[in-house]
Amino acid sequence: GSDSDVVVETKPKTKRPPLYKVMLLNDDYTPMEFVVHVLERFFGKTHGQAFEIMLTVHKKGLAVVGVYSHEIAETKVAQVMDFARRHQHPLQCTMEKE
Ligand code: NFA
Repeated sequence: GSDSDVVVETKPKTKRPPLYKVMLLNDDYTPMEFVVHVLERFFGKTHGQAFEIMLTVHKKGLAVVGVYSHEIAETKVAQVMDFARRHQHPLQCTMEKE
């Protein structure tokens, strides 16, 4: 009967893919110039932006250096970790869901 009919409204949901923050972590050994170079080379920062972000990581312990899709974030992390390893620096790069 009409007095027991229930209308459940549905929202048309357009699902955006999750974004991931890519972060650099401070350490005591990686040279500042190397970190600046990484930020220019892999994150498209100008020298000035790169220097500023490097100092933030140095002083605060970490900083978000970019926000990307899962695949791009994974690639950035792998590129930085490989580049640091090849130069024998302990620099760490990680990603985290926003
Ligand atoms: N703390 C490092 C130093 O004093 C510099 C650094 C900055 C390392 C940012 C890692 C990330 N040489």
